[in-house]
Amino acid sequence: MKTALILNGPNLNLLGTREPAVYGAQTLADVEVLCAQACATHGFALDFRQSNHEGQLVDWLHEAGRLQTAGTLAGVVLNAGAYTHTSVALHDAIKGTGITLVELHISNVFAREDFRHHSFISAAARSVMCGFGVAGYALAIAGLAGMQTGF
Ligand code: CA2
Repeated sequence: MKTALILNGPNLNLLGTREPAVYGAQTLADVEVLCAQACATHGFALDFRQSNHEGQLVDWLHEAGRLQTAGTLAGVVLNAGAYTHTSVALHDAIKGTGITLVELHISNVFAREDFRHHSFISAAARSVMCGFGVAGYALAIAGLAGMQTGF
């Protein structure tokens, strides 16, 4: 069974505690349950993580590269939070490892402030999705499942 690695960046541990109009009322623990259900549906093991630290996310992307080379990783779903809009290091880590990665955002970043319209992740990602609320995590895992059979 391959693993789906779900990585969450800065402040996503606050999900469900503030800004429900933007991010919904569900907590990150709720999102992990939702991801577990989606992984069970698609035959993946789930590895679900969150960090507020850019270097930690870089290290996890490197780990993902090793797992993908070993054939045990289906791919990564990355919600890089605000690092999406600032981090050349995350861009380079994705490019450098060649991992299959879906960039995910809960909100529709293009309907928000201008500074959220540019992503350093998108050009290195296999796929990009935003604006589905936390349901986007399950949709992204379904997307990873489709990629295993080569769509
Ligand atoms: O829409 C998304 O998923 C974002 O990646 C969320 C980031 C934001 O910087 C991106 O532009 C879009 C912010 C995550 C912080 O989430 C919070 C949730 C509740 C309360 C405070 C922060």
